[in-house]
Amino acid sequence: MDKALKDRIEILEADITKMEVDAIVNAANTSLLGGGGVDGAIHRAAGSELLAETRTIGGCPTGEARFSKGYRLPAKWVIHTVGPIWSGGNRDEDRLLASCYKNSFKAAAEIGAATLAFPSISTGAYRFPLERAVNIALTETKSFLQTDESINKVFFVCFGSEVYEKYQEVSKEVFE
Ligand code: AR6
Repeated sequence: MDKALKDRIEILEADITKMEVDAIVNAANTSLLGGGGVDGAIHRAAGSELLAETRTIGGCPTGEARFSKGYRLPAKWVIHTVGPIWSGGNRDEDRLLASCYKNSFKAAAEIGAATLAFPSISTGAYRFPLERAVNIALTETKSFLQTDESINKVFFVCFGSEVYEKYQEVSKEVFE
């Protein structure tokens, strides 16, 4: 594994709403008005001012990203991205998921976030196959970090041991 690149990623099992980073990424839906899963947890932890701000954004298409402040979260910013709903793999799901990571990194650079935490986008309610999604997440991160110097650390915050172990396994393939 490339030493410098390896030092800029960390995989951990945790609750993303507790992360003390510049920005956390939310796996939102196109309304940006909250929902279940990680989206619900982020809105609860940030407080109602987050919803008040996301109402003014006016939604977000699948594969794109928007950002807001973090309000009561330890994170200063929330980058909201909308992953694709898995529907068999022939509806551009891979490209759209890759695009979520690309656009989240672009947003992080725009707001000057040096530390960033991702959940496992699309792999919960949106049912994207885990290993395939983790491959996309780590491959996109590797290519971004190879060309960027503004982001010091990217955390992959896994909810549950199955997700954690999959990230550990795939990271060995992608970063070696
Ligand atoms: N911290 C980190 N990861 C979490 C947390 C948390 N607090 N809570 C859940 N996860 P999902 P999606 C994990 O369903 O598949 C929402 O209703 C979860 O275990 O949150 O992109 C939105 O509004 C899984 O590994 O997001 C959309 O409608 C991962 O986060 C829809 O769900 C993603 O699961 C988006 O579905």
